[in-house]
This record gives sequence, C-alpha cells and structure tokens, in this order.
Amino acid sequence: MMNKKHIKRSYDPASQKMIKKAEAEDIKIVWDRYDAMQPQCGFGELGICCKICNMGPCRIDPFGEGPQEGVCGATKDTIAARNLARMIAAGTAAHSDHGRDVANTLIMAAKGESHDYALKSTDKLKKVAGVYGIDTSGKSVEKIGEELGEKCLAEFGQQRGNLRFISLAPKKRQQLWEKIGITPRSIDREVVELMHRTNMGVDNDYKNIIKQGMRTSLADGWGGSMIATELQDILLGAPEPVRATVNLGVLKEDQVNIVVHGHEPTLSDVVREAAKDLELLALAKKYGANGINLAGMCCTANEILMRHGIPSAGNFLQQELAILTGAVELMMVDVQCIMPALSNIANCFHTKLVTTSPKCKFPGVEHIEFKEEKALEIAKNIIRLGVENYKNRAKKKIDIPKEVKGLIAGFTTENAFRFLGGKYRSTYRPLNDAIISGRLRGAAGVVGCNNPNIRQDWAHVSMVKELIKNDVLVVQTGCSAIACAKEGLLTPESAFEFAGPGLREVCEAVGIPPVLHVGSCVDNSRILIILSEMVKEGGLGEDLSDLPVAGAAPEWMSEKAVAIGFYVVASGVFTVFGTPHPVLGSENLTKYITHELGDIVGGKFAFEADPIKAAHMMIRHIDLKRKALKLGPMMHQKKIH
Ligand code: SF4
Ligand code: MSK
Repeated sequence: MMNKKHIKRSYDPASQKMIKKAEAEDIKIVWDRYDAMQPQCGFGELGICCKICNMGPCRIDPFGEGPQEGVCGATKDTIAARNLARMIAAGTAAHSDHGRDVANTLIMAAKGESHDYALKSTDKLKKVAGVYGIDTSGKSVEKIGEELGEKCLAEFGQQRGNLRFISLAPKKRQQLWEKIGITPRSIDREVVELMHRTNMGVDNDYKNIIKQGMRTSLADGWGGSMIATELQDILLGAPEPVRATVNLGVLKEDQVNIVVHGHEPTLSDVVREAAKDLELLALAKKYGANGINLAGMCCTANEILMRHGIPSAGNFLQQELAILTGAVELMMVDVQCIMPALSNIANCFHTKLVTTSPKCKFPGVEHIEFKEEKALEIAKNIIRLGVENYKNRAKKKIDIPKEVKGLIAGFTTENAFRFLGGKYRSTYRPLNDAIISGRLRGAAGVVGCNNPNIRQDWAHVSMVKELIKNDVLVVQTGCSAIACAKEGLLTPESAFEFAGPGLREVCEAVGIPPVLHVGSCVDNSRILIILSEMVKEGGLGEDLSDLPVAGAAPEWMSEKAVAIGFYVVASGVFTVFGTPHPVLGSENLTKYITHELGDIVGGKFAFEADPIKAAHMMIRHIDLKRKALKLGPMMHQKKIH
C-alpha cells in the first residue's frame, strides 16, 4: 500500500515533498515527534494538572473517582483558570517584550546612536505622537521620535494611569472596560499581577483570574503589540501593498540562500540591506553562486514581506522543511516560534544556524549577537558566513520543491481603505456601505499558527475559502496568511474563483484580494484599529461588539495565540479556536469563556476543529449582528441560516 503519511500531514504540496524526503532519509521532524508523543497527557490537555508549588504536582481525576482537589485544596476550576491565565501572561510577555525592544531601537535611532536606522514614516510618527499627546510643533522628527519612544517605553513599567492606545477604541468599549475593571494600566504590571494572582494561595476564583487574564491580554493587543506595530512602521517604514512570492520554491538552486526566521524585524530589515552589498555579492560569485537570495520564515518573513516584498519560504511547520531542501546556507533566527529541533536538522545538512538574540540561544549553535549600534556590520558578518558556506553544499542533497505562489501583502489600517475610499477620499465609508447594503456580509480575521495536531494549512485554507464564498472579507496575519498565500488566495484574481458575488464586486471595483494580509502576529493590533475605525465611520453600531465580524485561529499552537484570542474576545469579538484551550477539565471555566463572557464583554470563544463548521459558526454570528443592526438582506446571496 502506498504510504500517504505526507498527504495526511500537510495540505501543501511543497511541504508534502519535503516530509517524504525526511522519511526517505530517516530524519525525524515535527510530525514524527508528535506521533512519538502519543497519547499526549490527558490531564494537561484538560488543564487539570498543577505544579506551581512543591506540595504538588497535583492532578484532578476527570472521571470524578480520584482526587477532586489539589494538596492545597485548589479545585479543577482554579487549576484550569490559573493554567490558562499563565498562558495569557506568557503570550503577552512575548509580544510586549518585542514592543519594548522596538521602542528602544526607535529611541537609539532618534538620538543618532544607531546609524543604520532612520525614522522612515513621518506621517505615522506624527499620528502616533498625537495619540500620546506629544506637542509636535517646532520639533524635529528626531525629537518627536525620541519623546514618543520614551513615552512608549515608560508604559511598560507605568504605575499610574492607563495605556494611551486604548483611546483609539470606541468610547463605549472604553467605558465597558472601565466598568468591569479591565482597562490595562501598564504592560509589565498586568503580566506581573497575573503571575502573582496565579501563584499558590492567591486568587482562587476562576472568574476573577480570567478577569485579570483579559486585562493582561488587553495590555498586549492595545499595548505591547500595538507599540511594536506602530513603532516598527515609524522606524522601518509603513507597509504599502506589494507583490511577492511564497513557499519553498522561493529558494534558489544557483544562489546563496539565507533564511531569516522568528519575529523581530529590526535585524532582518538590515540583513536585507546587507544582502545587496557589492563586496558580498562578489564573494558569492567567487564561490560560484549567482547571487544572494534572502527569504523569510514565520513572522520575521511577514515583516520583511509587508515592507519590502521579500519572499516567504513558508510558515511555522516549514522551518525544518526549508533546511531539508539542502539549499539553505544559513538560517538566522531571532525570537519566538523557533523549534529547538532546528540545530539537529541543520546538522544533517550543511546549513549554518545562527542565533542573534541574547534571549534565544541554542547549545552548540553559533551566536552572533545583534546590537543596534552595529546592525549593518553584524548583518554583513552573518551574510558572509552564509556565502562562505555555499561551497559546502552537497549538490546531490539539493531538492527544492517547485511550488511558488504570488501574493499581495502590505495592507494596513491606513492604506487598506484608501483603496476602498479612492485616492481623494480615504475613508472607511465604502467598506461600511458595502456591509450595510448587503454586498459584503461582514469581515473576519483568520490568524495564528500551524500545529501538527491538524493537517498543515488545511484548516486555514478551508475556513477562508468558505468565508469568502459567503461574501465575508477576510483579513489575515501570521502563519495563517502564509497558508492562504500558498493557496493563491491573496491575489485579486482569486476573487473570481473563490469569492461570493458581492465580495467579488468589491474586489473587482478596487483591485484588492478577497483576503488581505495585514502582517505578523503583533500586527493583529492593526485589526483592532481597523474595527475601531469602522465603528467611528458610523452605521454599524457604537461598539466593536456591534460589528458583523468574527475571529478565528484554526491551527493555533502558541501561548501568544491565547493572548491574542483573549484580547480579541475582551474587545467584543466572537472568536473560534480549532482545538480547545486546555480548559475542558473544568465545566465551569469552559462555560464561562464560551458562553458567559458574551454577556460581560460582548465577545466569547467557541472551539471547533472542523473548519467549515467553524466558518459557519462565524457566518451565523455575523448574520446575528446584521440582524441586530437591522441591516437588510444580502444583495446576492440567499439566507443560509
Ligand atoms: Fe498542588 Fe495546590 Fe501546589 Fe498546585 S498549588 S501543585 S494544586 S498543592
Ligand atoms: S509565527 S505565533 S507560529 S502564527 Fe507569528 Fe506563526 Fe503562530 Fe508563531
């Protein structure tokens, strides 16, 4: 019988080829490790094991026959809520620490301490300075940048007041957060308080724990992540729509291939400059290569894709597969979503793995530390290592899948609706009107990771196709955007094949794809601002929870996805996760986050692994919101629910 393992593991043909190659060469990759881990711990899956103090570890018997409380007396509700809350804290910490580093780099660039960066988007600088109440009159761009960077940095450890970016949310939402007591006061403080409350013997009320969880997640979405996005736009340039390519086929057989992987774009943006260095290009030629080919992986890919059209070699589950092509001279990693297994895989090939952040090192792997003061010099050194490694390629091990797809990336809050609004009237009015008139049903954000517990990319692609078929405009970030780009959904042409008639009309009229790529994981903050602008434009209610919109993370794996899910829900948006959060061991907590939260914050979670069913849960929700807004029937589609 033919072995179909590669087809079961991934929907993407390029990945399937590399999975087959790994099998043939007996190289263990993520799916093999996943299989070896089966059955996974049922207590962990249900969220009812605890090891936060040394009287434990404790676990609750899900069948009700064994212990129903930990040694300290903690119930399954407390244990599951604490575990979930700590995922939110970790996810928020990751995004926000990224934001803190960007604020630092902005200050250094503004003060002239880092000559390889400049403040590239003065429009964005002035806009964000306005949000932070900075008087810009008579001040140089550098002075404004320095003041803004300092103000953002101060918000991480701020002890009084609230985060400034929450002022961008609709008034009604701000009032609701205030009333419930979840307005984020600072970034680090919310994470610290959540870690404190979930320490042994502190907060035992699962609802109260989740309340602080929501506040912490809001400090991510409307704080750390938003700071990362907005300051990166100022520092590295605000994205504009750009054509690019995606999938493993972007690697080149006759060139030095450098892959940048992780999340923070400060170094990779400069690596892009260094790859054009004439001396390095000459060196590459000397070794017989026809150039230096830079490609991205995961969200570092999305950052340089959005700003410069640098090709993406793939999403989360393709990081090992890129090395398996045998054509990657060097993989440079920064932080987040970098599998520890990479060093072993790299050892099977000539690929040099280089870590660059003091926060992310691997035993035995070369570390070249990134320093903003010497960014270009460091970037050139890294590229040189890659170029010099070209001669070590084993030609017979090279096997680059041919699959490449075109896409358009680079949509932002500012530019997406300049398209819809036209050159002279950049406004969200046409988008709102298209929804009000029933040409568009609504909008959905489909985001998040890959996970070997679900066929790679399949859930993203199936869900997004179902949504656009039903006239739902989709915005995407992270690995989900890369998954759909590989399917060709991020092109204007895809509207003809896949979009419903109303969405197709809109795409045709303005030349946009039915699926808009708005960036990396921290750029989910762009979606929050887009939704707030829609409310401000009028006609679709007064709060984010009134909008006919929904969110989803069909293949999630990271703690960051949990933090994102919570800030989206706490902002009032119904959100479907593919596999459940680890909460099912507590019926009370499960009910709380999947039902009761809806009455408290207007948003709630659902868990549904079938992407088509999940899409229809989202569509049903959108239709209910349309009904509540008293919008008319869909222009071209029959009622489907
Ligand atoms: Fe066990 Fe309680 Fe300690 Fe957790 S906090 S490990 S439930 S004793
Ligand atoms: S990279 S967080 S696997 S989306 Fe942002 Fe992808 Fe998830 Fe990492």
